[in-house]
Amino acid sequence: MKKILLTGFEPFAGEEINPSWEVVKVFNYKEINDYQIVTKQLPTVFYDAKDILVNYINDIKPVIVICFGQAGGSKTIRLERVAINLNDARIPDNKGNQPKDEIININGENAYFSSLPLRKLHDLLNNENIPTSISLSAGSYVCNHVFYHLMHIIKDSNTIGGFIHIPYLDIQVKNKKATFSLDFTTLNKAIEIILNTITKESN
Ligand code: PCA
Repeated sequence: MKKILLTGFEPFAGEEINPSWEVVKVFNYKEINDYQIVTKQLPTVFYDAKDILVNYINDIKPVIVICFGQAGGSKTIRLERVAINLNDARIPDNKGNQPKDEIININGENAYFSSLPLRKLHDLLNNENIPTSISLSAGSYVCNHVFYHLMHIIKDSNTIGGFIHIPYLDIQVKNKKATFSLDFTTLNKAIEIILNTITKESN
């Protein structure tokens, strides 16, 4: 059976959970439209996250890869359009790395575009009243780092992939005043719509 790899990150920046992993992990070994889903957690650590992702892709041989990350404070699910060849961290990662102005891959392109059907996903999710935008920047922290490596690794293959940032989960914002969040059910439904759409398109 064809495989889909979904990844989420471990918590970072003092958070107790990372919504990306909370919502992704429940899909492990589920099947959708004749694809099997495999979920894996990545460390919020530059370089390590890439090495681990490469190993998973080599082992699992997925035809679809979607990496998810937390975008705290975002008011929408952000379908990331472009990964850039830059590490520039505002805060240290979970191992203390804080690269600045660093090229990710001197042999790589300046940027890669997501190969997911972003416009279609955007319209479908918003039609279901799930606030979603197409984002022009995944930042320059660990999420962009992983997104860039992913797109570089799969660029000459039939595998499609991309990156999606999600807002805080409601349980994360209890002590954060006026901070946007989504509940688990909404995010779960969003991922179902995303997977259903992509697997139908790719069949
Ligand atoms: N979000 C961070 C890294 C891990 C995560 O979930 C980011 O946006 O780069």
